[in-house]
Amino acid sequence: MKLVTCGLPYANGKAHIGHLRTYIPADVYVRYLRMMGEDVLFICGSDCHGTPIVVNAEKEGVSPKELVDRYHEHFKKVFKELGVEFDFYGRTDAEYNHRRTQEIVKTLMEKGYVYPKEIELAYCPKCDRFLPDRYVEGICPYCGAVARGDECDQGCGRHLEPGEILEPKCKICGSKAIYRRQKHYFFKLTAFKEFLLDYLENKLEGTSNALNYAKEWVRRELKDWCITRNLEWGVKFPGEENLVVYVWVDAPIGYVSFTEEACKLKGCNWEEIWRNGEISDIVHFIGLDIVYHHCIFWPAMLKGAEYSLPKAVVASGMVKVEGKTFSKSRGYVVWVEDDYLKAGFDPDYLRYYIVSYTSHEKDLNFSWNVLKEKVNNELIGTLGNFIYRVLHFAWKNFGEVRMRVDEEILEKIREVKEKIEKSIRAWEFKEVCDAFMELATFGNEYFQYKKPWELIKKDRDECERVLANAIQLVKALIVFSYPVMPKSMEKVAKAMNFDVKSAKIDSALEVDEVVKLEKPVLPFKKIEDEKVREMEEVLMRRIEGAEGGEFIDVNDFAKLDIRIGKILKAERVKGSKKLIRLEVDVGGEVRQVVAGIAETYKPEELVGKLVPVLVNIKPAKLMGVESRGMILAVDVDGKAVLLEPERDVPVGSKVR
Ligand code: B3M
Ligand code: ZN
Repeated sequence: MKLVTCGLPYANGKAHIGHLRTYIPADVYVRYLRMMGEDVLFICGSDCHGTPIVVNAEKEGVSPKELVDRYHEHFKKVFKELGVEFDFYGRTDAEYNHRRTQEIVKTLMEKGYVYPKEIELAYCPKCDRFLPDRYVEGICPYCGAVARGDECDQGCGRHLEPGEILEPKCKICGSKAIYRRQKHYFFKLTAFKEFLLDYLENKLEGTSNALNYAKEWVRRELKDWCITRNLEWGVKFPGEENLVVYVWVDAPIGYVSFTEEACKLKGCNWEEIWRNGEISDIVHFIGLDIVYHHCIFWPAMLKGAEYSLPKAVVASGMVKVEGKTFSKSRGYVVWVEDDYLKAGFDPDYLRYYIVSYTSHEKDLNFSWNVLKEKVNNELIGTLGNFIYRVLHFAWKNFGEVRMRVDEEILEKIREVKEKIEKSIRAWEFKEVCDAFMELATFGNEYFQYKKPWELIKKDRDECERVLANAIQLVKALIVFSYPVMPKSMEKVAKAMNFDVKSAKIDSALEVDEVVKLEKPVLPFKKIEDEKVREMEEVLMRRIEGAEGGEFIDVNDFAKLDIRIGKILKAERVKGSKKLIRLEVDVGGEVRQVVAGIAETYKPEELVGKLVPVLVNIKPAKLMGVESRGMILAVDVDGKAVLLEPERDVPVGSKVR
């Protein structure tokens, strides 16, 4: 049996188009494999632990469990509506996953792959707590970007170990964090370097994006991996009441425990998959941002605990929305339920869009206008048009058709079938779509060339022969496109009394004696310009709302280093009506600051004044004079009025 898994969505927010880039192609893949006769188990589940969840629950004032329950149900519902059909959709906070995680961690300890070590950890003196992962923000030590505690999400993409992040700040209150020593547990990742190199170079299959990144990382540097965290919510680390395992330990172990549960329901044997020797027929579908975890941590853990290793990791490219990098905070997001399903769009359109837009490894741009074009031109204009025309004409004029099918037609279908099978095995889903669309084009041309509407008046028998060929092409199209658009194809298959649900890919080549027809329905509905505009507006409003900055969070504010400075010296900048050059004591340091206040103040009035200064603004040159700081003032019709503390305060005091 083959196992196909999808990266587990964090149960801490709603499903968006970015998620679907993993789940839809995986579902399509599984459906094709099953049609090709393979026995496949398809599993996924909610990732319920980790700081993303605890932080969000805290923000909302609910317990992590409440938050997780809500989004777990949400994801189940969305997947169902989209036709993503897992055999089992579990959750990592369930008892079965706690049990399997503890077993694997204990095994790794027994085998000497886990050891304790005292380390320096980010700690917030104000909140009086350690700051695991997303509780801390700072600077990536590798590339200098602003990063989260465990990941450089906006810069180089690296996984960061506790203690690595520079200039740590508490995400909750915004204060500067300090480093404090505490005992934690490490997984000896370094012991797996040789194994990983061999596994990645010679054994693991999958998309080249995943494999190349992973090889590069292993070659460059491996560090032992801290696998415990100071949290309450999570799987307890064996023997340590106050520590839980890092979420990236128990999340992938979900793949194992979900398989166990699925096998209980289906009567298969999970050990045949997970404990059957070296490489097992396991395919992980993931997003490009979690390659490190799936190609490095996960195989090393499995190897250490003597579990089987995955055969392939298939990583999708990232998603853009209307040409811009996907970003929830900036508003470039399409929420699956609110924006798509509730607006009445057919789930099959989105399935088709996602698999046909570009190759799986490349970035996918979602645009409402492109959706309209793909649906109206490709699905309706090419595929739907052919299917409907043929079935409608045959139903109206014949009712039933004797299936005398030409060898050339079957040959054409065979060719397309082989192309599809090959592309599926190479995870080239766009090629699959191209192949069946090309067959639809062929069908349209055939129908147009044979003109059955004229033929019927001259030679009814010949007309029926033409229709038999066309109907066989329709059947093949229904079969070939079923895994991508199951609901629509089921609907049209009824008109020719064909049960596509249980069809194999070879059914496309099976010729019935007669086909009885019923009145067909249109497989697809046109998307109107009006609707596109409406959806674009929803998006635009969201982007404006985000960028117009209705709210910034405390962390945005915490980035501003504002201090009270004392003006020691002031003089006009030569040649400027507005600018004054100041020397300001900002506490232990005198800075030269150029301020546009000459229209409201004379230099001599300024000396001795206390003013707020933004000290970490990028240095700039104004009229050739360097300015290292910015005086904050009130803007009255373009003229500056200074701000002063209400009573005397020490120079250098922070403004919050
Ligand atoms: N929950 C989601 C992500 O980082 C994370 C995946 C877990 S897969 C074992 O995309
Ligand atoms: Zn970085």
